[in-house]
Amino acid sequence: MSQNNFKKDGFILKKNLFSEEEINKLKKFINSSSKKEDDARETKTSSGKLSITLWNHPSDDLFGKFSTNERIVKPMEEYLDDEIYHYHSKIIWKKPGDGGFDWHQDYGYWYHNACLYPDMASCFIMLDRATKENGCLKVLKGSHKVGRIGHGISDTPEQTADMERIIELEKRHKCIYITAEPGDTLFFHANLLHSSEANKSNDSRRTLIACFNTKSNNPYKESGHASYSPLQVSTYDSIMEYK
Ligand SMILES: O=C(O)CCC(=O)C(=O)O
Repeated sequence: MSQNNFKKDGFILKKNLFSEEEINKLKKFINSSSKKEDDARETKTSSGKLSITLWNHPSDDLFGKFSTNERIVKPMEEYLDDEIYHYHSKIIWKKPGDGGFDWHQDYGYWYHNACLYPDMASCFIMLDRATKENGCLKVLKGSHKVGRIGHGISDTPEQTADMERIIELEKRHKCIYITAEPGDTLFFHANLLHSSEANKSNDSRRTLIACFNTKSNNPYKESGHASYSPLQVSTYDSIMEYK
């Protein structure tokens, strides 16, 4: 059933995939022992500045226990119908006043990384509550079916898809605001059109995004993100067991 929804809509929101306790543990880890925020790079979109930290291989720490967790890997392999591997992970820090992302498909730029097929997807793990006010993700339901549409040639998530087509697609595909609680996790297809608005609230809206490629879609040459290597899947309990 859920595989059908992923195929039909291009996304699935799984409520409480991670518990409050697990998310609080990750937030504590971020505040006390992780260097991830120091590694953030700043970028600009049409609605403002943003900071992003990105890494290609699953980190050998608490982040890795999330991004390679069986709760993510099993359904993702079912949706993409292949063995998957970790393509990269990123944190969007989205601080108060930060901008949003313009409409794009992730395969819009992953295409430039020598991946021949759009057999790729992301998992958007909410670390904070996501609301309209703080710039939650918006998706055009079912828009992954259009295939890849034109984007710029730079390999960044900030570039905008062809606006003439977005305007037409907005008339045909329902725009869904993914409002969610910490621990809720959105699985979405690499061709699903998505964007977000600026954070107009007083709190950060952080997300950990784990991105996956399929083994059979291994980049045909060295490219910006990871090539295939077998995924070391973390167990369900590995987050709470992590010391
Ligand atoms: O965090 C957001 O607001 C959107 C992130 C996004 O669209 C992306 O990383 O591709």
